[in-house]
Parts: sequence; structure tokens; C-alpha cells
Amino acid sequence: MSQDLYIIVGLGATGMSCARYLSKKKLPFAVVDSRENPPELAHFKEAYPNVSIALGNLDQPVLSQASHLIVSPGVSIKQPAIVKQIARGVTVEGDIELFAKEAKAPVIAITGTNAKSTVTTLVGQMANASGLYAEVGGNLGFPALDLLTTPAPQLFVLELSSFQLETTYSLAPKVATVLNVTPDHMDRYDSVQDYQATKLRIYDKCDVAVCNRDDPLTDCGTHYVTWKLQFTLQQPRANEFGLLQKNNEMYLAFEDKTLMLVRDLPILGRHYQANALASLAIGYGYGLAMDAMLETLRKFQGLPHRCQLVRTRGDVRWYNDSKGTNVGATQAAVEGLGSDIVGKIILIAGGLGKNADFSPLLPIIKKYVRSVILIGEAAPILADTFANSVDIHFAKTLEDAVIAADKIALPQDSVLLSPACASWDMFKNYEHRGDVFTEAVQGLK
Ligand code: UMA
Repeated sequence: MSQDLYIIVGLGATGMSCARYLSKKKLPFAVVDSRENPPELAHFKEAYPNVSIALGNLDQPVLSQASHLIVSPGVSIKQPAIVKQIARGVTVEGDIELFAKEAKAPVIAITGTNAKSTVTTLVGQMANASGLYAEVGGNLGFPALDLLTTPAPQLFVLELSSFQLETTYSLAPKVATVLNVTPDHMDRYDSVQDYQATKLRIYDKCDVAVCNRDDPLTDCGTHYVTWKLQFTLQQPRANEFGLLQKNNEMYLAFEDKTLMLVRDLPILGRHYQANALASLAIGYGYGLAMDAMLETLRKFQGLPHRCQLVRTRGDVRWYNDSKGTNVGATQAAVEGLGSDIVGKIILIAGGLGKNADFSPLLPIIKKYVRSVILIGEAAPILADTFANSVDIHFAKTLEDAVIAADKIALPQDSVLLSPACASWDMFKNYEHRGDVFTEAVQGLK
């Protein structure tokens, strides 16, 4: 085995960031990708014309010369080509492991099935509002290795996926959280327990753990931590952020101290209140200034494609939750919105189902949804699941679904695109799906 040949597995955003990092460190590397034409191929060839690239499948001869495999999050290390190298004693790491070994500032690490991008963004803004120079990235879209700037920031706030945590061993976050765990990526994991165990790795070497009291699957359990904080949508107890009712008003609170009125949050919904409380707990665990955190919450308008209000037309509100790519996300969106509006929801759902079980959606569909309009590959499965429980329609395109929703909606209703599915059967990605929806809604006369 060569002592020093790194192989980057996967030439997407992560692979490119690994190439930049290894090249800066003057470490020799090559690239493999199972695809014939990976997304960053042209950029890579231009930047590194002399580096060898093997495409078309992962089991390439060059792997036998590797000392380290740097595996992209979209590639499972259970793939036979990788398993073969692990058996040979090759070190298998991901970009977050490289980052962890290099980072010179404390890290706040955030995972969870849903809401991790929103909470990561909020915590980053809270840190900056507290006067810290914080860099924010990871699964959020900006690869972690690209955050290693000079001069180093004072803090890194990272969104981490279960895929990234699979290949991370030395990360020792100052604060770590698992926001929630609901089934997702069941095409990659053997069971929900397997998926949950991967997420809980975030607590492995953390100092302060922030857990969700309302979701036992997020508990840090027997992990050694110096301080455990929790957030909850119930009344908070010691070391907890939660909701407190006082004089007929609902407040965000820490233990028995009220912090701010829930109605001062610019974004509606119980699930957003949970995000706000989680962000406060994380920031508090790190030692951010409470005033600055509350000010951030008062101003934050949310991220695009996450339960984003795109239009109020007559008496009907239209929401884009294209980021709702799994059952848990759609559950949170329907419940969050449904419990806050007077009318009912017209739900547009469907896409690529990822072997999901959609039945957990049934109780909230019955409670809050007037009609569902189904699109994409999973439409027949969703229709079977919802049969006899709700009014069901089918649409060939998302534009047709918008037109159908417009006909069905009654005054005070909300139309919600929250597909509970991935987008790749009909769109480039969830952003593209959200943009198509927004354009169709804006185009309604
Ligand atoms: N792929 C192959 N063959 C390969 C390599 C990749 O088929 O040899 C496929 C993967 O199966 C996947 C796609 O290519 O479908 C992209 O994989 P990648 O690992 O190259 O992805 P990157 O472009 O590096 O983007 C990744 C994250 N994507 C995934 O984990 C799938 C991005 O998160 C993240 O923003 C980026 O790194 C920077 O850190 C996106 C995502 O969908 C938003 N994440 C999942 C989620 O949030 O649920 C985990």
C-alpha cells in the first residue's frame, strides 16, 4: 500500500472541496466516481489537469494503491468497493473528518432529520449578532472544508447529515444537537435504529448536548457530556427551553423565566417554535448573548423552500415547503400550519418515495387537510395510503396541481406544497421544484 495516496470518492460539491484541501496541503490524490459524468468534472479537469480520474464505477484499479479514501456523503461506505478497501486496512474518512482534524476554532454541530438548515442558519446569525465571527456551512450547501479560511473564524456552525457522520470520528463539538429523528433515507439504512445510531454519533465527543425532550430518539443517553440542555414544546423544567403560558399569552421561556412572546416570532407554526427554542438552547449552551439571540429571532424570516409564504391571494395563502422531502418534514409542516390557521390545508404531495412508509401522515391529514393533490412516482402509493380518508386528486405536473388547488381552496384555506418525497423524478432538486411551484402560484390570475 502506498503511504500517501488519497482517493476522493465522488466528484460533487464535497469531492471538489476535498480536492482544494488536499491540493493546498500538497498531498497526492486521485478521484473515482461511479458516474460517467459527475457534476464537477469540467471544473475539476480545469483546476487539476494532471490528476487522474477514474469514472463509471467505484471498483477501480487505482483503489488498490490508496492509503486513504475520502468518501463523499452520497456514497455509502457499505458499497462493496469500499468494504474491500476497509478490509485491506485503508483509512476511510469523509470531509468532516478532514475538517475536524484541521479546524482551529470551536464547532457547534447540528443534525436531525428536519429543520437542521433553519437551526444552523439561526445559530450562525445569533453568533454573529453576539459579536463573534462565525462561519456557517456543511450539509447546508457550503462544504465544511471551504470554511477553513485564514484568519480562522472564532466559531464554526455546521449542519451535518447522517451520511457525513458515518465517516466522522474525531469531531469534538463544543455543542452538539440531534433536533429530531423520523424515518428518512431508508434506502441507505437497514432500520430507523441504524439511522438514529448514526445521528447520535454527533454526541460522541461533545461537551454540551442539546436534546429534544419531545423526541426520545434524540436523547444523548449514555454519552459522556458535561452539560445536557433540552428544548420542548411543553412547559420547561430545569435546564430546559420551552413554552410557558402567562396572563393568557404564550412565551418562549428558559426554566421559569419568560424570554419573548411567541407572537413576536415572524414565522408561524409549532415546528418553527421548536426551531427557535432549539436555537436558543444551542446558543445558550455555547454562551451567546441572550439579547442578541432574541433579536435574531425577532428578525429571522426563514429560509426559502421551508414553509415559505409565497403569496396571499384573496383569502387563500400559498406555502412552498419543497424542502419537505420526507414524511417527518411534511408531518411537521401540516401540523404546524394546520394548528395555526382557521381554514383547512390543500396539500400537494408526491415525488420520489425513497421506500418510505407514508401512513404516519394519515392522522394529521384527516385532522387538517381538505384535499390532497398527488404528483410524481409515489402518487399511487400515497393514494393507497390515504384512500377513504381524504379527497384525492392527481396531477401530471406541478403546474397542473397548482391550478387544481386554486379551484378547490375555500376562503381561509392554505395551499401547501410539502411533498414528503424527493424531487428527482420530475425536477433537478428540491429548489427547482420550489421555484416551479412559486412561479406557477405567482402566475395565477
Ligand atoms: N453519487 C454517485 N456516485 C458517486 C458519488 C455520488 O452516484 O460516485 C451520487 C450520490 O448517490 C448522490 C449524488 O451523487 O445522489 C450527490 O452525492 P455527493 O456525495 O457527490 O454530494 P455533494 O454534491 O458532495 O453534496 C453533499 C450533500 N449531498 C448529499 O449528501 C447527497 C449536500 O447535501 C451538501 O450540501 C454538500 O455535500 C456540501 O456539504 C444535500 C443533501 O441532499 C443538500 N443532503 C441530504 C439531506 O439533507 O437529506 C443528506
